[in-house]
Amino acid sequence: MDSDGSFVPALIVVDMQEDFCPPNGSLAVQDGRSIAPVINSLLSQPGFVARIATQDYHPADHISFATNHPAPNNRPFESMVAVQNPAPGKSAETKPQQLWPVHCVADSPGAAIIPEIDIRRIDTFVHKGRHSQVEMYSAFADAFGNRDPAVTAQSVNLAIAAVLAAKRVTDVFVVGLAGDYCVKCTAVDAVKAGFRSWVVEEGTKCVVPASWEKTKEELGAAGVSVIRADDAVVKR
Ligand code: VGL
Ligand code: ZN
Repeated sequence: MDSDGSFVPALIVVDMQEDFCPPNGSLAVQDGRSIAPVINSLLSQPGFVARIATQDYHPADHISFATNHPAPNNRPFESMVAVQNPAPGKSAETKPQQLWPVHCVADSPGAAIIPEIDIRRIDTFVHKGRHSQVEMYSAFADAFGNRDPAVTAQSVNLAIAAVLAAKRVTDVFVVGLAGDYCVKCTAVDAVKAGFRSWVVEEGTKCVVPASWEKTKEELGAAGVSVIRADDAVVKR
């Protein structure tokens, strides 16, 4: 409840895309496809005033692709230090960058939302990570904390926080892939943007499955509540 007692929930379905799902995804999260029924059940709940789906949507020259860096510092799943320049008029900075296999290239089959997700219920699609020179795990801001859609290049014309604010959202429920990256960063940034933030435990899977316990601690420390699907029934 808000200070004025209001509870206006939105659902954010993060990156339920082919490249994050077995069997063929280039960055497949173990059992990633298996959470679709939980997500569809949440999508069918009448209480949400917004149902947003995010898609990782990278250009082919994205900084996170291991193949875009010279050897020897170009091994997928390892970190390197990259010079990054997120915004016009800003000077470049060095920043650690975790490298990934090529994934979710804009308009490629791997960037598509998996057919198991009932996208007819989605009202807003947010494409993130479109700037080649900066990572963007969170749907709210890039790795430099930049929220300007002109830089983060979201497909919708409004920043996600503005979409939520326009609908007077107070509470954001986050599910999808991956729990230890884009779900975590999106849920944490929702708190920073002024929303109550909830992650539904059965609605996410991690790149590193064993990291979920640590991720839950990080979410809790950031003010995000991790709940079970049975407790995420939203009635208005
Ligand atoms: C993600 C790694 C790289 C995610 C996106 O959606 O969690 N993970 N890009
Ligand atoms: Zn990515």
